[in-house]
Amino acid sequence: KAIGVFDSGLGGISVLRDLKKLMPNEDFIYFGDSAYAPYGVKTKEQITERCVEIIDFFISKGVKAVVIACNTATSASANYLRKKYKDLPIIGMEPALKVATQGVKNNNIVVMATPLTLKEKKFETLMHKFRGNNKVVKMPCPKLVEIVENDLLDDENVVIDQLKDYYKNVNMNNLDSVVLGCTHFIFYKDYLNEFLPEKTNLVDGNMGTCKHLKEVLEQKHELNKEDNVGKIEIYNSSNDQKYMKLSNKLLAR
Ligand code: DGN
Repeated sequence: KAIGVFDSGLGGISVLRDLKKLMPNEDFIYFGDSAYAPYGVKTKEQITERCVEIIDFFISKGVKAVVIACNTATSASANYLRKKYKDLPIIGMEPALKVATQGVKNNNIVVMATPLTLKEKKFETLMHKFRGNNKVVKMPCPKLVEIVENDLLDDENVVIDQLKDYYKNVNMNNLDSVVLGCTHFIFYKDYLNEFLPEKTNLVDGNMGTCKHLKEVLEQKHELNKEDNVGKIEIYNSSNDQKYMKLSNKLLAR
């Protein structure tokens, strides 16, 4: 049985890459919902409707678990989906504020995510739980999603100009940590390591999600045997072939 992984578009490929690294013997089905992207500016109800359609598709393929490889969809719909699909393990994402605030006080932390993730209750709860005495700045970055979806990630000028614009009001000298709270943003790690001051701690929730899924499957004795050569199947809701090409390009990145 395979593991279903989905995102509003192609950001979840960054999670798929890590899942494959951690569990090379598993089979994965990736669904990019590019025809309906971006989710970051949609309503909760619209996002939930898309998630239900995608999970029903995964169920028709007989998956043993689903990864919501999207912070936005997790914030908007995970609770509802876990109630609706009780027997199916559904693993989501969350901005790694817990990691960023562990053992520190009075730190300056920037959380980069979609507008919806940052305004959902889930994020408020996360802030309440982990912020402590740290200063957290919310930075909605919808343009960084568009750059990935439009295959502009290799255009250094476009990327750097956009980052400069988002960071124009941030005091770089005081910056301690940056949380990548959107799966699309993982693809910017190299750029951000260059762009941010060297001491900045860059954190994300990808591996946390992957490890959590592995534990769940281990507990259920549902991990594949070592002789299984893991396969990846990619689907997209858009008919435009460019998304398939771009999916493979990002997977190989
Ligand atoms: N990749 C999604 C996330 O992690 O939030 C966001 C994509 C979007 O729809 N804006």
